[in-house]
Amino acid sequence: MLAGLSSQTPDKIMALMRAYAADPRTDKIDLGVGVFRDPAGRTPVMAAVKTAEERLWRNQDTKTYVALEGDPAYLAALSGLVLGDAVPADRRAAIATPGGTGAVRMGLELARLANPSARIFVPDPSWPNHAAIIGFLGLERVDYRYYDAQARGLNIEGMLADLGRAGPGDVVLLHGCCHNPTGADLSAQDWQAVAGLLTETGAMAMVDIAYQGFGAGLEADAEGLRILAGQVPELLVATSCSKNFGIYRERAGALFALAPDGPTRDLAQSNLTMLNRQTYAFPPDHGARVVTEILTDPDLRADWQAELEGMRLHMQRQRQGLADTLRDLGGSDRFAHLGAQRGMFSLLGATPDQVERMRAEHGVYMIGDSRINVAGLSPDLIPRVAQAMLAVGL
Ligand code: PLP
Ligand code: TYF
Repeated sequence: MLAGLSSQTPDKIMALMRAYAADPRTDKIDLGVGVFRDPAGRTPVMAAVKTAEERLWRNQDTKTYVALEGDPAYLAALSGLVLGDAVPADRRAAIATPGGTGAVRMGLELARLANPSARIFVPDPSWPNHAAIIGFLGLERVDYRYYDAQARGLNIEGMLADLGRAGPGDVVLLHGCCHNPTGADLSAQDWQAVAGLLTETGAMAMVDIAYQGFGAGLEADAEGLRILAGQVPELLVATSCSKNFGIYRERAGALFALAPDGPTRDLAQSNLTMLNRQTYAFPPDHGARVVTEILTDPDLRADWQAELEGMRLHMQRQRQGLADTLRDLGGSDRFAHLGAQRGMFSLLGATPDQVERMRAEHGVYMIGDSRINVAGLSPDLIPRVAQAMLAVGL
């Protein structure tokens, strides 16, 4: 029976991680997978997470099941972090999910239940797992213009024109902040325009926010989705604690469904709870409990926020450092976008052949579309990366 399976395309980002690990060169540079790295190249456990885990170890006296939708305290705390007071609590349905990927999957499952012929509008480009999950669920994907490779920035006119074709029963997928892979985000004004358009067309947005706190700050990064939440009748929000709490492997995330009224909220909640039950029954709890402990203890929360802010500023400095070095070495400002963009990722604008040469000849690893993870940079590495870029003709 198993021989009847067809073979699957591997995850490109994971394949690159393996290639990097297998490369014997000691001076190789990893700008691939999106995990934070400190200046020493490590992905440390955040201090507040260690403290929360210590408290849990000491105080937790049972590991019995919690609830199909996840721990209500976790969902309340996380919903406050992400949504603020943009929408009254009685319009929010929520489930805890295994990471942000689980949240994206459940959001799309919910959309499919509501309308099996929903079209999902996806930015071009986007995180590859978006298209993969949409395809796996048998939903129709429509790519919308997002990034202007020539201008190295957002193509807001093209985006709005394409999104104008989405209607009731369709879903518009948006990155909440720190767009993966381009680093090009919407301004508050752009979010207003999108909110106006969605109100006009009746399409529902689904905001995937996996990097809150990595862009312009915890509150600023949530501004766009809160603008939407305050204006549109319905909204899905898929959130992840992997990056901003550094608990990648613990799989903590959540899906929020904002409904226009109480009865629709209850309907959405019962469907979300059912989806959790059908898929894995109870979502993972350890990471969620760590997050709750941090968010609900003012001292621990302040400690976490300070460390997160340090990570954000570190990434920002690496971006600016690379942009400045390229300007000094290359004599032009064509890489200024690297300093101006936000979050972990930017596109260098290299061809696949140039990406391959940077790997083969210079030991610099990045995704094939020339996406770099700026957290993989450090002041020591920046000159080498810049020289490699110029050496392959960028
Ligand atoms: N959405 C985007 C755009 C991402 O880049 C990621 C990856 O980090 C996720 C969602 C979800 O990540 P995780 O499932 O590890 O929480
Ligand atoms: O884009 C990234 O690098 C992160 C991590 O299947 C990731 O989002 C990569 C691949 C994957 C899941 C997460």
